[in-house]
Amino acid sequence: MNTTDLRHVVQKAVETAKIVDVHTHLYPPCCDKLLLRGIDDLLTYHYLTVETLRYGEIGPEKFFALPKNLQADIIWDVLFERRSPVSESCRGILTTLNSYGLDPTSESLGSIRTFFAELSLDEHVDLVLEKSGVKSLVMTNNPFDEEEEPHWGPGFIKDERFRTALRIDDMLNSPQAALKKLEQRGYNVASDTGGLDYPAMKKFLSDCADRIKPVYLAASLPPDFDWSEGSAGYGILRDVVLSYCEESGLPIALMIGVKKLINPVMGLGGDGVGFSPVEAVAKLCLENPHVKFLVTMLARENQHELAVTARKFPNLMVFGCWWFLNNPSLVEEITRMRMELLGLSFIPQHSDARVLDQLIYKWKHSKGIIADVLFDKYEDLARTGWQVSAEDIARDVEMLFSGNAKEQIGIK
Ligand code: HDL
Ligand code: ZN
Repeated sequence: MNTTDLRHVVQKAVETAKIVDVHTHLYPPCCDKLLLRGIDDLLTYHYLTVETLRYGEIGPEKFFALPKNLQADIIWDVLFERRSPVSESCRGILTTLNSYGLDPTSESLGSIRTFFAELSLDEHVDLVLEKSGVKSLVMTNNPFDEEEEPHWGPGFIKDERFRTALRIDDMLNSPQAALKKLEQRGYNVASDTGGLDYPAMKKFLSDCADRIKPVYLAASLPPDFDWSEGSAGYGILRDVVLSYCEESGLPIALMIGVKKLINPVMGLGGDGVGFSPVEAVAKLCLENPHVKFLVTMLARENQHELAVTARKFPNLMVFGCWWFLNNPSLVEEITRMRMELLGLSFIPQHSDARVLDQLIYKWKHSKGIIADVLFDKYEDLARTGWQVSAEDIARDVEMLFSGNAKEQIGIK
């Protein structure tokens, strides 16, 4: 296959690849308003609010006190009208509007709002999943989320496109507060010896799993997570969570390196990033050989050691370019490095989408980069005399965008 044909075949295969998105913050249509969608939710995404507030034209307190549509007006004015929208989050909005045939240089925010208002929730979900190529996605389902948990009925899991993940940050990062909530729900978590009643806590996990049928358990962990005896949440992670994962066969997704609320006034946008000891991941994988770990780390400086560690542990699947890493320059650097170290045995991306429409741009942007990396790797192979066929390319692309994920989380 010559270079021109190779590039065309790779681009086509990636463009048409169906996606299993292993980490999002979306909700199924039955959750109605919980599922964020449309231009005002897109513009007030916390990535864009903090970028707007950097210009200091309005203070955070005053800004967040405004209704969502006025916040969106300000964001549009500051980041798009009076400056070129060169950041990745801004470009994402434009990619998304463009995919709907909307031209923000000629249409007003008002007419864009009208376009979205005319989409019913179900139409909108179908349209975005079709445009983005996402065949199924995994949500973030926190049993302690008072808004979401009441939706946890049979209707919550009937839409096969929306799979669940049991998010247990609270149990690991603020165990005392979580235990109080468990007691309020009738779980007697304090054993009579004054310690913690791990079986009662495991029962809580299994009761939650019975309700939402998660494909994995998940937790985001601080940079100082080090899996050492006596560290916060160590006992619960070892004797409740990992023991439950081993018994149930459910993987655990660990998302490591977030410094929660380094600037609280920014709300969801107030989190930072920190370098984290990858050795903790290696120890976890070594001491729990029968547990499947899906791991992503937030610091750019952690990526190489994480990929090297994954070479040592078949029960470690590295996934995504998370959050502050989901920018073209870093997605390219990280994907190249992972493919050179891990071949095709990693999950290159997840969207982390919080707003339905974001699936369109987050995947379009990532697919473009992953296609370029793959093309270069095939070119490198061709220089050794190894020719890939169109079938080879289709097979490799399917692994990267859905096959590896399906195998890890046990979906068809
Ligand atoms: O903890 C997480 O799942 C993170 O992805 C946070 O939700 C973060 O605020 C985010 O939206 N990242 O993109
Ligand atoms: Zn997330």
